Amino acid sequence: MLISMATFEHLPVRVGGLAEAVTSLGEALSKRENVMIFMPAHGLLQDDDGSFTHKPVKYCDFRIMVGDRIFPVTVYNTERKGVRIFLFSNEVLDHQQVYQPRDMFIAKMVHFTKAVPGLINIMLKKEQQKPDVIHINDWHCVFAGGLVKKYFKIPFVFTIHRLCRERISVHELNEVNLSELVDTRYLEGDMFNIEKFGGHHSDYLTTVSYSYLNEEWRTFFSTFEGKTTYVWNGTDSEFWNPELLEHANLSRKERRKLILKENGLDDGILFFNVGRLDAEQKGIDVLLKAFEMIMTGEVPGSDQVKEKMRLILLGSGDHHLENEARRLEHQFPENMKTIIAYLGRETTREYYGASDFCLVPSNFEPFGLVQLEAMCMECIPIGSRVGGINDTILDLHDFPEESTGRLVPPRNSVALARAMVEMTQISLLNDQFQQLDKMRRRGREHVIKNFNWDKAAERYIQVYKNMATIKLPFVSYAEPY
Ligand code: NHF
Repeated sequence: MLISMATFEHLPVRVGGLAEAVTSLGEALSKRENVMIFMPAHGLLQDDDGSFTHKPVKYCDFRIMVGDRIFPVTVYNTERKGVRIFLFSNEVLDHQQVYQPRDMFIAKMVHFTKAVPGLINIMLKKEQQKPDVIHINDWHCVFAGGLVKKYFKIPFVFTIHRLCRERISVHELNEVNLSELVDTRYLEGDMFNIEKFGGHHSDYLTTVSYSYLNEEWRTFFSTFEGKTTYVWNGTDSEFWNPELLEHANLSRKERRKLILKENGLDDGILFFNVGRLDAEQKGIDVLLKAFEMIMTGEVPGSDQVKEKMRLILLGSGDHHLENEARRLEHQFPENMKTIIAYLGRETTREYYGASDFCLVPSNFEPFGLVQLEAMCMECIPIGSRVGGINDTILDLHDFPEESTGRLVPPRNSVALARAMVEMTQISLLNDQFQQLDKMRRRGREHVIKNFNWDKAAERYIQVYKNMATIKLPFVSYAEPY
């Protein structure tokens, strides 16, 4: 089976979890089937960091028409870990920032929409083959999926990694001569709902967790009942492995002491948060409030444990939140450290491997990779009861014997603060410490067993195959210009 996946992110281009998900899924699928990735070049051709097996080589060029202008497109081909990668390049598709500024991003989406069928058309001639399925990841690639299905009768799977409710005006679509996509079913006033278009046109609609599917059932997914399902992401437990830590030979407590010292803090119970500092999705404001409430003694039991609590925040993003984190660090210099940076996967692994708990206070989270990475690294997650966090963490109070972490209601600083106090109390009692050690080990086992990419790939193949068995006549796409 020849599987094609269209995406705006694939390593080394990474903005968020989408890159990790698509890259890992592609690799896992390629162990069983042939996989090709379609992605805008995003400046990668100028900035090759050596992550491909060989330098991208020109595969073909053709022209596309956008409005009244004709643009050349060159497609380069390379490989990464057994996956063929096609990078689409021209003055728009080469723009380095993936999603910004908005005008450029929309232009990129339009060029990509037109270029993907162009490539398939040439592939048919050069290789006498076309993909059996096109797997569209998030709304940016939906129109490409629509055209590929329309002109090549290739079934399309649409995976929503996060609902964005993105709209585009009918006028904008007309201007770039994509009015053939407009259909009154997706019109909201004179705006066109892109995800609804994807939902209607796809043969299968998937999202990345059972809880997210349910949370958004009434607002979106129920419209597509009958062809909607979920496929959990996985995580790379070979990379997220405590044996690979720099001080793997030391105990967790000793590693913690070292990392706290590096950050100018004395030993204590370490809470860690990593990722984008963002209030809308990641709930960092909730976390900062919870920490402040503990430190100012507003939460029952906090006075007894607060001196022992340490918080390290690693990430960057919203400037207001960065300032708020700095303010708290200033106010509680013995308890908190803020690292406004992205330190790379290896260094992040060291933090997971030294922290007692990892905080994942998202307001919503379609899947969420952090809690899985934490569990893989035997760091206990304390997360919101939403989306993929809810699906992957087994809560201490719900499942005392099988638990792998703590779940708290979202958008609730008091509940989070209470859970942090509770877990600190447990950590400070020696006999309870063993209970936590068991939880750490169970967490890693739970992820390896249930959330691995091979499992995800197997399920996606089922999804693809259901469709791929549908025999559709081939209709040729217009000749390249
Ligand atoms: O893990 C990859 C990621 C998810 O929850 C995450 C999100 C975007 O918001 O599927 O996509």
